[in-house]
Amino acid sequence: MTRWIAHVDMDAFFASVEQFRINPALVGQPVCVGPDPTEGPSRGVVRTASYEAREYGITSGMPVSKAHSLCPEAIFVSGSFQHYKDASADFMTVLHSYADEDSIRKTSIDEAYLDVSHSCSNSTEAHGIAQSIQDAIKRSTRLPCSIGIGPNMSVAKISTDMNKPMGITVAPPDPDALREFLAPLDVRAINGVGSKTADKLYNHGLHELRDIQSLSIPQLVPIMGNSAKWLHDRACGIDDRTIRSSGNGRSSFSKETTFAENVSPNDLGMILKTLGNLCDSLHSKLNKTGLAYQTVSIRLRYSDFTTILRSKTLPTPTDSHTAMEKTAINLYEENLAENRPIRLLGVKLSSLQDIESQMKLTQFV
Ligand code: TTP
Ligand code: MG
Repeated sequence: MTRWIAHVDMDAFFASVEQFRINPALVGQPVCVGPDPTEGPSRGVVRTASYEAREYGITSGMPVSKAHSLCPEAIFVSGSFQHYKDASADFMTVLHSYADEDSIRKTSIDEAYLDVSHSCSNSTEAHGIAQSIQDAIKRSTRLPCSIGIGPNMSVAKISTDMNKPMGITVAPPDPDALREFLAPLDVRAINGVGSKTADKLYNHGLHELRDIQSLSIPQLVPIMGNSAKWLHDRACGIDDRTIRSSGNGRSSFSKETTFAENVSPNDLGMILKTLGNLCDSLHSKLNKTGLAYQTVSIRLRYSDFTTILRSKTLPTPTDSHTAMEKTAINLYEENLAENRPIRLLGVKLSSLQDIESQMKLTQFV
């Protein structure tokens, strides 16, 4: 039986809350959530930007000083987490009117999957349900969102990203049509292919999902190792994860690399590349279980065998690859960039959980 999985992702979430729920004067304006660079030198970054600000090339993670130079009229707001938390809860309340507890999985503060198979038997109906959910979210929370629907979680998320903001995209359920639908997309469309993996694939002449589809899994192994099947499946629109995940009893995932030769602390390129590769590998493991993490740790062993572990717990569980990589890099830069050669680097994800139940316990502290 065809499954119909919807993925809902709020558009420019923090910025939209500022515009539509806190200060309507900001509607239609280029809004950046982050410290105001005109109030003194700041090393802060843009957490997100309204779509008006994105037209100037402003993106999440960009230094606020750069955002200001791209768009001097951009309005910076420092952010109001309690409001984002409230908006997230309101958005989830709407989703619960479309699917029961066991058919919803929240994967970050502004994203969730719903299994809507029970109320859907073809693409037209899928579009209708998506429209209804989008309208209900707008009515109830005042916020815009985009929705993708596909036969599984991976395709649903890819579909959401194809048409933002306020988009609705329904992927064809037929396997051949689905492969064609995915074929022209860049390899980065797959959740879990970060910039490091993408660069590796590009270096092998693999740019679009059609390039991955046309290879066999054994042909991909020299490039992707253990993740070859995972990548091939995703490129072909295959993903057997269910909306509900038992967690498989795991409490953490970790991966580490011992360098063949100690790495100089000045070789930042090598260190960042290694952290990126470790994150790519952990993210694909995580993706297979369908779990989210809340704590990222990095372990570092210097040439004298001193070993240090530093951790950061995020405000909310997430399965984001970007957040994982950024947190690992920040942990390194803030704590561990010492002037000693490095022998080993490792990344660990813990506080693995079923997001929905965790949200109820902690909400965002
Ligand atoms: P996203 O869903 O990745 O981004 P978004 O909702 O702002 O924009 P889009 O329309 O592309 O979905 O992230 C949700 C919120 O999480 C975002 O509004 C702000 C926060 N966030 C950070 O704080 N830091 C980050 O690096 C990212 C990517 C997001
Ligand atoms: Mg979003």
